Amino acid sequence: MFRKFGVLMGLAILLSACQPSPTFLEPASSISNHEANLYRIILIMALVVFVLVEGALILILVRDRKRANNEKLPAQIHSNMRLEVTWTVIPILLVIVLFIMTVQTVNAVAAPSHLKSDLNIRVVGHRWWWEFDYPDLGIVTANELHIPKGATVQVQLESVDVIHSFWVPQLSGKTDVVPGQHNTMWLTSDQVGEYLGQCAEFCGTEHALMRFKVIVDSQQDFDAWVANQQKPAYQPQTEDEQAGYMEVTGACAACHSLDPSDLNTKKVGPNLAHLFSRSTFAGGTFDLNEENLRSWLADTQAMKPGNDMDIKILPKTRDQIISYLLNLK
Ligand code: HEC
Ligand SMILES: [Cu+2]
Repeated sequence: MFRKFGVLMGLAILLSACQPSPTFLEPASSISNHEANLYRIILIMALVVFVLVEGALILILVRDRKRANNEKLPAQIHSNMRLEVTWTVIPILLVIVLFIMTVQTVNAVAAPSHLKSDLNIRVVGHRWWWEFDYPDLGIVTANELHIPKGATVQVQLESVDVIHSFWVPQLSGKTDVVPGQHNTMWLTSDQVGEYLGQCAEFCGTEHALMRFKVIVDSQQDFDAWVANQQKPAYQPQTEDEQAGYMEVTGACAACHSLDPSDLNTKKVGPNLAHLFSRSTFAGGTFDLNEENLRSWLADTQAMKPGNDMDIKILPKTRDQIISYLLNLK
């Protein structure tokens, strides 16, 4: 039984090493910094208490153990006022310190209502991908959230189906995304870079493949990204592209929009207007390239079993669709 458990644990540790897992102990924002600091201080306090208490325990067990049958008992002590006061007062002080520090951290992490927002974003959880709306900029995208470095970003969280949870360990704590409710949180980062995110509330078969990225851009890169997202989708040039375009705005339009400003859409699939401005697709699961896109359109259910795009496309149509989609930069 224990052997099996050990093997399982070993496997879990081994497998978890295969994926680069983001951790809040490598903070890239003032919010995560607060969290990481609190964690480290609690850890150090707990370690000191652990070593002292266990050390005393081991010392006494060894020193006062029964050595021989005829040995007389060690001195039997009843009540020691000074000791008892000491080991009552010290934990009380520790708990008070931890309480104050926790309240300070909670305040620093919670959306500060007095803080001026530089950018408003609406995050919509879908099974099993993330929609990112920029209502003030009139753009919609999916799975890759761009924010400018140093900006205070107010995030409104909504869900169209079940409860999800928005979590970017290096930037912020988790906040639940609950249908019928508008939860809020905020993001900020002074470090340009890409930070992995993950849905942190079990939401069905593909919960594990509901990932995303937060991309912190320099202001210049962010402005360029916005300008590109605001452009309408590519217009078909060749005959093949035209045929593909007819499909994408026809059969696929039941679930996908090709209008990058299509906010508040009720479509179940991601906006495709600037598909190839993203580096991953299907909930940050696969690299976005022609080969993977081809496999996706050939058999979505083999790639991400249970996802809501359950359709069959003829090979010829597929080629035409791909010739068009490749231009959606
Ligand atoms: C029944 C609804 C539905 C139809 C019809 C549909 N899709 Fe999808 N599609 C989805 C859903 C849902 C996803 C997201 C799957 C996930 O990540 O779990 C998706 C994802 C995609 C993606 C990946 C986008 C990204 O950024 O993650 C592409 C590309 C795509 N679909 C292309 C198409 C094309 C082309 C057609 C028409 C031939 C089509 N889809 C028809 C529902 C649909
Ligand atoms: Cu989810």
